[in-house]
Amino acid sequence: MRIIVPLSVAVLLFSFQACKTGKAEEPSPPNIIFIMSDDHAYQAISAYSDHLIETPQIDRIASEGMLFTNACVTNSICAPSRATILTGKHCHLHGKIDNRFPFDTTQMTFPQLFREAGYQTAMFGKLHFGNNPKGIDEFKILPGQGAYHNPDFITNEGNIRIEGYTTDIITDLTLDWMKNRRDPEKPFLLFYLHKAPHREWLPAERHFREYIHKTFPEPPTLFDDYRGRGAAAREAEMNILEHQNWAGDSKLDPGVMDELGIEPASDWDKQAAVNNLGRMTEPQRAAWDEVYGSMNEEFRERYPSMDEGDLMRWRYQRYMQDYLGCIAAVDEGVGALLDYLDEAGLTENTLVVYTSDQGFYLGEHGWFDKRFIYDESFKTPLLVRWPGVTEPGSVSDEMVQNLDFAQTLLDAAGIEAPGDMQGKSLVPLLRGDADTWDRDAVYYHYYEYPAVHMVKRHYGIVTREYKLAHFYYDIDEWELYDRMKDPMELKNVYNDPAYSILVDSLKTELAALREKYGDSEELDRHFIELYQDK
Ligand code: SGN
Ligand code: CA
Repeated sequence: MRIIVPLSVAVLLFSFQACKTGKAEEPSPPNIIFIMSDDHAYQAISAYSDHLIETPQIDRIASEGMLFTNACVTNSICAPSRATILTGKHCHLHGKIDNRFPFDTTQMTFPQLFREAGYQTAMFGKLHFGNNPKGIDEFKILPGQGAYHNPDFITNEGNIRIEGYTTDIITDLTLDWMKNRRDPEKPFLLFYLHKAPHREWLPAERHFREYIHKTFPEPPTLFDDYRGRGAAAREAEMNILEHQNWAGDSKLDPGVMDELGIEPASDWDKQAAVNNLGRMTEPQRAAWDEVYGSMNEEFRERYPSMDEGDLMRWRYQRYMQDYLGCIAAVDEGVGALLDYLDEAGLTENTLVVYTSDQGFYLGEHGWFDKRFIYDESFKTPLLVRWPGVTEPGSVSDEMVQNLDFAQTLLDAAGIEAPGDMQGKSLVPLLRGDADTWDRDAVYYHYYEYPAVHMVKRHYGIVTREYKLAHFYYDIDEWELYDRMKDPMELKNVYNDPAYSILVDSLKTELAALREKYGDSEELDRHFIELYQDK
């Protein structure tokens, strides 16, 4: 049975004990700030690698805390990841197996437990989870994917529209709550959730003016031909050259596309641009047109002499300029929040997490988007600062998952986690005690197929050394990667006789993990049937 001692009572008990014994008062429970961006690849955080962008503010969380180099998700897609974070359960249990399926609203989410325990709770930005959050005193969340300009928000008191740039607005709402509306007597749990850098990557004016002139290094696999892997990699529709929208993503003017005879990449290609630009105010639009108009002019001149390789390179640069430009505003926002914690004297007793709902391809394998069990989408950034507990500048390479976040935060706050949560508290790791950490494999399951980007359904097991995945539904293919010998995951060695004993033992381990977490072939079939009913 779960016993929850409300914080007010706990604090009273502590004070009472302190009076009786004459001992110093116990420290008050930590405040928690959970910062999450949407689709922020670890490759685009300089604490991991500075080859693309400097993110000095986000990096502060790691230099003053811990950087996790092997954090991963259970299912690399938005709403499922968020539901896993909130419930501490794998997707087949909370029901949000993909962006379309409904969340089982009877599930307990960890903010509810914080509120029951006496914390005040607030949430600003992108939740994208299909339901309003439970256990949150005050929220202003974007409907669905939300907009980059002049966004609408769902709030506890009805819907509102705020003029400006989404990332900056989410930061302002967060700071406003911190400064003016929270009760300083109570500990808080705050969610600061960015829409950026989600597709279609529209940076703020101050950043697009700068980033559109930058050139970024190309990944070695930009021209991957997917040989050596299975049908799933070959048939996915996430190639920058073939599948990005010319108008929506690369920001070509639909008129220029027509003039040059460029076919739309999808039926929403031009409409995406019309929708995004259509939300702008006149001054926002004028600034945009000035800069992106010149880019279109230059492209018009160059296009007749460009071959496929040139076009891929050009599109990769366009993608990075906008994607990384979006991150620049996120980094500034994080800096403003950390500065406020310093000013207000809150840094010492506040645990800060920075993460993303999953990883993302930044041209590796020629791709954008996510979904696959392969590293760039499977791994996610995780940086945690907890002054007085976590050694500044420490690094953990343990295999941790978004499945662990709920139990970690509950543990940090001294609130008991429900017994049916499936993760593990990271608090021992944060305290510098890795000896008690005994996980050597994690479980992954992706479902959203057939759907946009056409990544086939698959589940698998990942250990430090190997990754074994089973792709199913309209195929039945296994893939095995030797992570030490082949870190870029270019060669499926499943059928290599040298690995046959290993395949058997990994399959046994995978079956045991499926059983441990309550997943099964029966459930796989159940979710396929439910999907077909839709
Ligand atoms: C939109 C995007 C896709 C993206 C999904 C899911 N297309 O459909 O590229 O994979 O969202 O993203 S867009 O042209 O509308 O941007 S998720 O982050 O919500 O899972
Ligand atoms: Ca996402």
